[in-house]
Amino acid sequence: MSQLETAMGMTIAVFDQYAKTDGNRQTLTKAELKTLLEKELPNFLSSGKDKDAIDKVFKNLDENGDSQVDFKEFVIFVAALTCCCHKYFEQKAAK
Ligand SMILES: [Ca+2]
Repeated sequence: MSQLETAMGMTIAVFDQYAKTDGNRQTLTKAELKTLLEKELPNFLSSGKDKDAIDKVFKNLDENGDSQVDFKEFVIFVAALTCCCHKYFEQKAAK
């Protein structure tokens, strides 16, 4: 597999790993999203054990308002974060 294919596969694997923890295996509940963020993106929630932060992220991600984050909603989040990282490294390189 190419690097990009590997990255795509890993994104799917991470989502699956947390989505299958409870209930619907195709979607993330707020609790599942919280665990995923804590374990996989520890720097993203550096501000906290702050419960509001999770609530806000979850609300933003759950675009169709069904209290579940599906794969499409998750991928949009990962893509947005990746854009932020890209921007960050571009700015760093420019200095
Ligand atoms: Ca949803």
